[in-house]
Amino acid sequence: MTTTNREWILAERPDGEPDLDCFELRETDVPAPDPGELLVRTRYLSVDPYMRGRMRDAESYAEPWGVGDALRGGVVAEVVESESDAYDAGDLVTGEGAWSDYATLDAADVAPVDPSVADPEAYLGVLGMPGRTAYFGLLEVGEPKPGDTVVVSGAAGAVGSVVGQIAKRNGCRVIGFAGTDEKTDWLTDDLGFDAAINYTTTGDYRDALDSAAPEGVDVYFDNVGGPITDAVFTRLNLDARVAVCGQISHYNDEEVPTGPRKLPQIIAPRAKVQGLLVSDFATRFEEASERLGEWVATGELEHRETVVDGLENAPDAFLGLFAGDNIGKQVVRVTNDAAGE
Ligand code: NAP
Ligand code: FER
Repeated sequence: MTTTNREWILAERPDGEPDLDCFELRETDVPAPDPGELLVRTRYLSVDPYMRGRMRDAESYAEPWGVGDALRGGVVAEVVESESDAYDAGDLVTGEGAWSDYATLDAADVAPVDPSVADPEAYLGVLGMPGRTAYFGLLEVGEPKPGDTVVVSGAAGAVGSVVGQIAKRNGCRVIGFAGTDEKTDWLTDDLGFDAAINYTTTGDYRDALDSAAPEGVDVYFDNVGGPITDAVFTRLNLDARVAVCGQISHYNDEEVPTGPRKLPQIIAPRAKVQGLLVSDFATRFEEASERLGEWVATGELEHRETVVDGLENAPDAFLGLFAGDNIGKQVVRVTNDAAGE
């Protein structure tokens, strides 16, 4: 086995939109596992919108990365050396790793990957953090009822594509906003959405909603914020629920944009607007994994991953999230090979 490792570090904090100058790839030694740890070789790593928050020097739900720190995130990896009874060399696991070829992970903090359920990269998407976010965010915060109209923004992404499909399972009418025709076609033709709105080619989102959701909106699952959210707020029904999952359109803002606020729109419908963090549901992750795994294994829940090849391209894959380059979950394939090959 090679003794050289590569890892991405935060080279500088972005001001507004991040670029490649924020990242630096450095060579290090392959780390040695302590008792209870696993030395793993990364197969796939996850790039996620919340990592933009970690680049900022401000407390939030995710701890900020320090300049010079190794970048961390979800991985699917192969155990190369085990200092734990729980896993053997050759096992595939998923957990919080790094943007690196090799890492040591605490065996207690990883979960097994079963390639008979789905391809390993799905454990970073539908069977990972984004899938769990969709599951709990929609069911526990959105509280969809049969016959409800559910609108999802960021609908063709990792979270949104799962939200829409679970809403359909629950007997709802589902409308998605996404940024390309390829994405909106995927939503309606393959995932069963009742309608999808390409927000980059649609002039008036409120008119588009009147056609797609003539009975108004009962549940809004918001991944993006901005003008899409402004429009949906004008079409909320009595007792609507708004699950605020993400606001990616604002993640590169240095200041909160000012302007006419849309909160008056929630008074008459007595809408409930609630933020959510997937980690709040940690005690129920097993339930979500079981159900999502079942639906994926039976083909009832479709999923897609956009794969960028090579650790060296991880920053590009991350930046692509803000340009809408991904359909489904964006992952980076670090290697396809079994360790030792
Ligand atoms: P994703 O949707 O797979 O990827 C991001 C997508 O956002 C892009 O593909 C792009 O698609 C869209 N986008 C980017 N800039 C936009 C803009 N200015 N306006 C509208 N759409 C824009 O990412 P994800 O992992 O599934 O995450 C989705 C959201 O959920 C993010 O806001 C994330 O922070 C949030 N999230 C929250 C939690 C939680 O616990 N609260 C957990 C996971 C994720 P288009 O082509 O459609 O623009
Ligand atoms: C978590 C809570 C929230 C987490 C990720 C998020 C990786 C993501 C939030 C976002 O994307 O906005 O515990 O773990």
